[in-house]
Amino acid sequence: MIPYTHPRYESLKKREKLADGYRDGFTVLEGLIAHGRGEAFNYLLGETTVPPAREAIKAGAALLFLAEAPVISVNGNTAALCPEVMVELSKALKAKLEVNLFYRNDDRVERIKRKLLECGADEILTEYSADIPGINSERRKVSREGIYSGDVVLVAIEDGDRTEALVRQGKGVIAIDLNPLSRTARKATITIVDDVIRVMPALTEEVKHFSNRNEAMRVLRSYNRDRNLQEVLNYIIKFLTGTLSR
Ligand code: PTJ
Repeated sequence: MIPYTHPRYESLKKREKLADGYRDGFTVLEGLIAHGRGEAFNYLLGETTVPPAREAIKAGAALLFLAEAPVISVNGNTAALCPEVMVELSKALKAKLEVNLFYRNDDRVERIKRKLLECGADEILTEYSADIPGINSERRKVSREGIYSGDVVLVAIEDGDRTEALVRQGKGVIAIDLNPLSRTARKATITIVDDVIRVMPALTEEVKHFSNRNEAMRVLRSYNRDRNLQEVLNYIIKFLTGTLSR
């Protein structure tokens, strides 16, 4: 039991969710290591949503709002960390939810699907009858009704291969990744450098605010991925400069 008053309460709660996710059979051990890398970058960002991430969230919401067939890809880490809000976002957008795993096996897919259904999802795509060309991992297998035919895909805590392959297929990819230097971050159409736990509720709120296409297109036009990533790096440098004198 972690006391509310613990100075690192939020961070410890996230670890607890992932450890529970592992015990419940959603999350893989490798996912716990990936979380550790994310924690390090989160620390360097001051464990907050920095202004360029806020701008990227708006741009991501705009692209999702404009999409004709948006898809939210769920893996073992996101199923443990924020299943409820992924379902909420899918409902706000009428987006498909697809379980897509790097370390795929039927048991994990089934458990994650059940979790999302318990959180109120109506349908979860788990039939993998199509392949995304150019990927060698299990992630190449996707649902024909979901990622294969979708025009915009939201991915979080993702390896770079699939992001690149999806972009090559002409899809818009919105990636949530705390590492601004990762291949995913540098290849996605829109990259949100922030913790998925903070991003998902903010993204859902932003999506709900859009009411017309012109406004969404204006937000998209003003977003530039590389400039945004550089601004995030500038925040990290600023955070580090003078840290010891704070
Ligand atoms: O559940 P599976 O089988 O699909 O496997 C998922 C993992 C996470 C094991 C797989 O996608 C993986 O190995 O990912 P990588 O290549 O380690 O990349 C994960 C990226 O996500 C890293 O750049 C981390 O910094 C970042 N990350 C980790 N935790 C978070 C995060 N980004 C946002 N929010 C987080 N909470």
